[in-house]
Amino acid sequence: MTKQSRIVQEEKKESVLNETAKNVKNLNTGWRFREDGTDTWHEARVPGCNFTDLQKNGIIDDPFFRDNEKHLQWLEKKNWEYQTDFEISDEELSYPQIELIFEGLDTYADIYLNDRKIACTDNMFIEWKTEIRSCLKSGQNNLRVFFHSPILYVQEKAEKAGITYPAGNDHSETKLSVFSRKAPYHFGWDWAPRFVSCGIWRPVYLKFIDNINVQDLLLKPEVISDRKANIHVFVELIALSETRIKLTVYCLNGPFNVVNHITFLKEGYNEIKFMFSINDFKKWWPHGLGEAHLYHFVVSIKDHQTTICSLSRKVGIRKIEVINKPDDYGRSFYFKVNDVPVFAKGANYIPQDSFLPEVNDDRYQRLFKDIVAANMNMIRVWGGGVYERKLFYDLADQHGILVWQDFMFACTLYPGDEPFLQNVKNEVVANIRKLRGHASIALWCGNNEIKVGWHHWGWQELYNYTEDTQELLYQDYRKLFEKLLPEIVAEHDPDRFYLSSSPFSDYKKEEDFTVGDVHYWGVWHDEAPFSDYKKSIPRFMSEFGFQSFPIFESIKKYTLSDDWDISSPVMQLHQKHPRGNQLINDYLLQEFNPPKNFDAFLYLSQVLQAEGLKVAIEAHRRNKPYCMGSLYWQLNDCWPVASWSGIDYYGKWKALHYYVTHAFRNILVTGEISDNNLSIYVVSDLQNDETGTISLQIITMKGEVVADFQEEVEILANQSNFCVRLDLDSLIGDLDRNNLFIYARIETNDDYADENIYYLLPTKELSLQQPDIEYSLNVESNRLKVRLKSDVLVKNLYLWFDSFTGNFSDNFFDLLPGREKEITIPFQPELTGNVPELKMISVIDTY
Ligand code: BMA
Repeated sequence: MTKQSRIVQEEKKESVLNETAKNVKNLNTGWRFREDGTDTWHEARVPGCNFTDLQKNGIIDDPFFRDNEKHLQWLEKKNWEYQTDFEISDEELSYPQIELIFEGLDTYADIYLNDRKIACTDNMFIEWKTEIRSCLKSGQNNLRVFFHSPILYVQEKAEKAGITYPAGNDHSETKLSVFSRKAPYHFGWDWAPRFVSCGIWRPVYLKFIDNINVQDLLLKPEVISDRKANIHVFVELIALSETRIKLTVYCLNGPFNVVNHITFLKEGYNEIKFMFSINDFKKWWPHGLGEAHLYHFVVSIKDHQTTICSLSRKVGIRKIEVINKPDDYGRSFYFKVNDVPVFAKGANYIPQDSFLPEVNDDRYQRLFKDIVAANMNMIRVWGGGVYERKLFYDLADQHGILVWQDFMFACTLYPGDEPFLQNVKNEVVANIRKLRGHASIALWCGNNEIKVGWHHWGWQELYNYTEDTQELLYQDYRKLFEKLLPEIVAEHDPDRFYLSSSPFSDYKKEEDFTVGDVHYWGVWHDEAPFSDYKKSIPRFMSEFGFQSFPIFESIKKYTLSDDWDISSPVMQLHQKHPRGNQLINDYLLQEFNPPKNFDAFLYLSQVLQAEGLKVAIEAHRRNKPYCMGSLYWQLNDCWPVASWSGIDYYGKWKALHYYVTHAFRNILVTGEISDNNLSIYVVSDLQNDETGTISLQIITMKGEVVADFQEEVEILANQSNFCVRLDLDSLIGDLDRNNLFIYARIETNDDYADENIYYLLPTKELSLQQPDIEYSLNVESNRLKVRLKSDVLVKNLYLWFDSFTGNFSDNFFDLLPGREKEITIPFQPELTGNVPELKMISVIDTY
């Protein structure tokens, strides 16, 4: 071993040790809380919030159960007090500076240390740091946080403003949510309950500072060529006195030279910038296009011979561009990664819980597994929630999931006064700087649906705004989203694209579909049929969706048997869209016979949603490259509810999630039936051309093949390849269409296969027959394998075990007559010993 490499080895060891920051003291323990004005203190959890703390102390019932939401609204008008005691040693007190850091306070908090007020906060999305050494004492210290009611606190502001803001999703008479920089969905949404919480929602700790306090470290990659990349290092630090430091940068998983940078620090704020180059690096690719390779760099900072800190950063080296330019059709909107145009496949993400501290690491890990399993490559962090925690973006980096990041503004106008804008400025600067080092962040977007809201939703008349008020509101909108935010992005993250509002265009006129991104709600809100998805193809579809109910096993977790009717008060409370149940029912009866019971209705609502969105996604992909993205509304839920989600609150995949797993595969065989012609396409998201064989069969419900067609096809890379058009009349003749289905399959010479099934009539007109399903269950290397075979076609077979909560490798699928299907179920403790009874339902069981 050379001397140089020995040094590297030792430094590596040291950095790993130093990663558990030795100068930090966690203050998340020993907390108690009470409602202001009451005497008894109760145990509290930090990070946490008042609702979950009250529940854990048995003072309130589970807020998600039955109609408890209704009974818990009083909490929002109360103030809450939290406190803890902690010890400080003489040694700790000997540090010249000590910072108290709250990573997140929700929202209006007065912070007292040993009864001295040290800070007041007013933004949930900001980390609050205060230098507190002079307030600390050796021995026991007391830290107290007083939370003002987020409702009472802003009432005066609202009265002064004298404007009713159009916050349609805020479930209260007076729309106070717009005045607070607090997660908008806490005030209610068309899928969210109203729980206006308070609490220390992210960790709190002390940081002991010797001489140097690192404020920020960014390693920004720049791809120069396929072989060469530059890494720009930016460090910001505060030095209590002048000193000389050495920064050493090394990579734990790449054969790059160690880089040393020596510099002098002046007293106070210092900015250090330097750059180094690396050769023969691996690029970071979105999921499905290659490896999401991350280089693990460590930057260690030494003051003379003492290591002050070693900070690690995982860096994905890639180039991301948003191509949003006039073109032959109108104005394009797509992402290019490493010069490759990428069709974005994914969904809109909302916070995973009404009570965010409840979302533990496992839930994040599981969600990303689900995203990857569904062959997605993009997630939109929607603007009515929160800027997510670091783990979310780390997982996105690791799995190659591009993140469309909204700033937290949605579906309403906001105030434009100076204090509000200053507060927003602090929030946006802080969050951009926190997130800009992540490879996955693909764009910043100012807000969700405020521009379309202003221009197309009739707010002016609805809220009776005078001309002057209209002028003021629109100017305030422009100040915030067209001036302040783009300026901040340009200053702090100049290479990332900023879109002022999503969508770029509405969906009511034909031209809307030729420019930028669209949220298409013709299906659902305007009650257009699913077939309209085929006509309504934008350049990039950033929202479209349809609701369904959670499956019965999930419903049982938050209801009692008395509630098992979609019009029961409890079920209606867990349906936040005013016309939701009616819309589901109307669409459902166009496709299916009336379901015989509640259970059947729930199941069919899921099949309906999945079939509808399949139409949309396949149409978007067939129209590549005109259309370059398909992000449906919505990936997940924040509580148990009827909603547009593909995964329910308990993590259970709905039919939709199983369907998109298929619809987002890299090679998709897809068909379109119009004017009695069947057109077949093979859409490829791969970077290399392939050849393959398309086969089409027309099959009866009993499995008799009545027409068979095969053709060799070229599958050109990154394209939608039109393959064949067949005249259905000549293939089918006078056979009964209700007894037939079309089976399409592509097999590539690379051993990849994809298949798809189409019907010629709505499901209720098909001659489905009672199947005889044979199946076997075997435990094989920690998985349960289920092999199934049926004598006739089984439409949308859903399988489950009563005692098992996990998801299967496939579900809600059509089981072809006479053909074996194998599915796997990951190992779960419930499945050891006696395997429980496999339960099944399919469409024919619902009438
Ligand atoms: C979209 C979203 C949300 C809403 C959803 C369903 O436009 O941006 O505001 O929850 O529609 O209505």
